[in-house]
Amino acid sequence: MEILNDEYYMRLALNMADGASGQTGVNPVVGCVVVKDGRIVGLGAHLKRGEGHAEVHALDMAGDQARGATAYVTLEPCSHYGRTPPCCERLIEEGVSRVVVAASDPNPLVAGRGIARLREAGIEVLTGVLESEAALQNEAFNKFILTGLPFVTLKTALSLDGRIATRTGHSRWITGAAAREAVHTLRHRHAGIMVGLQTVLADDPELTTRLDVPALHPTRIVVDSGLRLPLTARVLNDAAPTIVLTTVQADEDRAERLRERGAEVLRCGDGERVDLAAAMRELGRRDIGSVLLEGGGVLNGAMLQAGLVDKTMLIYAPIIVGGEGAPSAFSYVGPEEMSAALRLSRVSMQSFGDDWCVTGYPDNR
Ligand code: AOF
Ligand code: ZN
Repeated sequence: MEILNDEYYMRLALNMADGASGQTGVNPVVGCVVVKDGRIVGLGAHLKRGEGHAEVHALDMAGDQARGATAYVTLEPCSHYGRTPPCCERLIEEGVSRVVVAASDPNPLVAGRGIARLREAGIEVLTGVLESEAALQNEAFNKFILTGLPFVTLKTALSLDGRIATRTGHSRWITGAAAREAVHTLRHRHAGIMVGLQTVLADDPELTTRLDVPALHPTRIVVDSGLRLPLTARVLNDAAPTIVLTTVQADEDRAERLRERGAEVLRCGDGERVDLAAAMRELGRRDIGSVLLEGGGVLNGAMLQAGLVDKTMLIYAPIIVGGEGAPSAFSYVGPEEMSAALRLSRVSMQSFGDDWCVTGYPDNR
């Protein structure tokens, strides 16, 4: 049995926020629980950008009972007039006497002002309850709001010897059904899914979210410097928007054909290859705040080498593929010295059936 204390209610608020993961666009996920005299009187989560903040939903539910209550909020209540009025003013108006906050809001429009405003109004504020969980939940928002760049998660299935296909190029399937299902949930939680042209040519994937429940489809992003994407490729169907990243050099007639198929063609860089850093800025400008990078090896390698990967999720199947020249999950020149190898921190492991997902954060110096 869980003990009733501040953490208990904050955990409930975090769970509600987590439920909305993937559906708030570049906004954070936020949960709020209002407790009066030992009784929950209001619950709320931010469900969609442009619509009510978590506090507003919870306070609407609490009504008069908010007076003298404690509000648990996973993110510092906002202090600015954005698409909605400031939550801290609403908490003050309703007469809430105590506010418990998990993480502060890095948004420069807020950044401590929400908490300061509540205190100034005489409300007791406790911060830092389950702070690391709350920060993890909004890791993409926390990056995007400060940099305008998407948070990139590199996800790949691979053999224990780091291969993503056999020496003949055969790749279906590396991991089992449980891991593949988890990948669809991951897609649901990202604004964009990015692959290289080679992956499209090899697998002709649709790159949509296939779950047993109604699901959101992220924008599909194909890196294709020479615009060789076949016009019949499944990524060009109308199941979701598609962006093709290419270079200034790419053929304009070919770009026009892709536009006719509904794709947006974005020229990033004037060299032979797509300027991936510039591409990330362009995606951010289009409000793509999180990207799931699904390979293949060359694009993975280029993104890692450019320091553009924030998080890696490597799903290892208990198999050894061997084979001279079998494609590697990270195909790039790499360092000379072992000490210069890319190191991950905050590493954790999770099992999906017989497969193991190793999650970590590259140290992008
Ligand atoms: C809160 N509670 O539930 C959320 C907050 O575009 P707007 O007007 O909705 O404002 C979005 C900003 O407000 C967002 O960048 C973040 O700083 C904060 N989000 N704040 O008090 C919420 N979603
Ligand atoms: Zn707010």
